[in-house]
Amino acid sequence: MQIGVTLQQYLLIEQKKNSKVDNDLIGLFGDITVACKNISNAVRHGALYGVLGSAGSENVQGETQKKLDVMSNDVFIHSTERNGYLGAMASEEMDDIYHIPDQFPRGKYLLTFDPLDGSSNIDVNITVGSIFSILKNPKGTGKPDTQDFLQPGTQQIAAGFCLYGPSTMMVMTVGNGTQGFTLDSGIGEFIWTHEDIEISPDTKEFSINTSNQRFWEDPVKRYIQECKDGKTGPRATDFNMRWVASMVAEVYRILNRGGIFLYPRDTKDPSKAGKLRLMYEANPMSFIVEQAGGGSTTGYERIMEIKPEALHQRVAVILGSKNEVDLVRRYHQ
Ligand code: AHM
Ligand code: MG
Repeated sequence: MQIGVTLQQYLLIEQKKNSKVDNDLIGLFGDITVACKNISNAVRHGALYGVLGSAGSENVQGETQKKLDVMSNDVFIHSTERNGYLGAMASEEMDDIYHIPDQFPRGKYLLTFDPLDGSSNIDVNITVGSIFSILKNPKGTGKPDTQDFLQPGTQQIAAGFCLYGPSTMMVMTVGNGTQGFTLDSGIGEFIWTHEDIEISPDTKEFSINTSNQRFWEDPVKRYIQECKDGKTGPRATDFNMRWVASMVAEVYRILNRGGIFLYPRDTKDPSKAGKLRLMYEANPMSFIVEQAGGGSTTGYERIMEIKPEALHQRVAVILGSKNEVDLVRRYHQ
């Protein structure tokens, strides 16, 4: 039997060479994994735990919340609020930032998260996940406000996502490569199974919701059309297409076998710059993808360099294999 390296042990190894990895960050990761293990357990039991279906409420973005959206949000809060690592948190499912209650110590980190990404897939038993991003509170352990969260993605201390698929996996980065851990439910630990993941720079696989095609901008229309034209088109090669409608699943696939994922700007709702949210979807995923050697852009600018203006700001997302992302970026110029 081989004894694996746990996520906590990986962080202790990393701490010796990476000054950003302090004991509070390691503690915070411990709390986040508690949240993810609980959500994983609920997702796996589905109807048996009565967690499927709608919660009958809407979030700040006007989206109908699933029971598991609401439950996962509560699990994240209760798993991470008490140990003095966080100053406040923000989530897709909460209108405003959540302050650490007075009975708990306040820490120096800020957490943003999407507690259950891809939640339209819950009831049909398709992979979903949780996404998170860790920032430093510019006020130290002082009481943060919303402004303190509005930092560009380049300021992230760490980011990760947990995938509730055929196996439960945590993929994360502390700015020194992208690492993958598989949950061994027998011992309740995430074990380091995927070391320094690298995204191949080239790909023949794209991911986009083509039902929105008529709303896309010309550079994206051109890129996708050329992929679809295949061998007889300007790319002179056949492409494959995948769309799971769970960003976590698409990004994990891209980390493993390359690919490009696009949820571009469209004119469906001119008031929105895209569908995905900058602070707890696009930024953490961009950090993970860039640390694995991939690219991430809106088409016009590097996602991680955007200075956020609002907590729930939306953004166009084009990420994955570097050479394809660069090509789409060139089409935008
Ligand atoms: P969610 O956070 O409400 O689940 O929305 C984000 C998800 C992404 O995971 C996925 O890429 C996208 O929405 C799918 O959107 P669509 O249903 O338009 O295909
Ligand atoms: Mg989401």
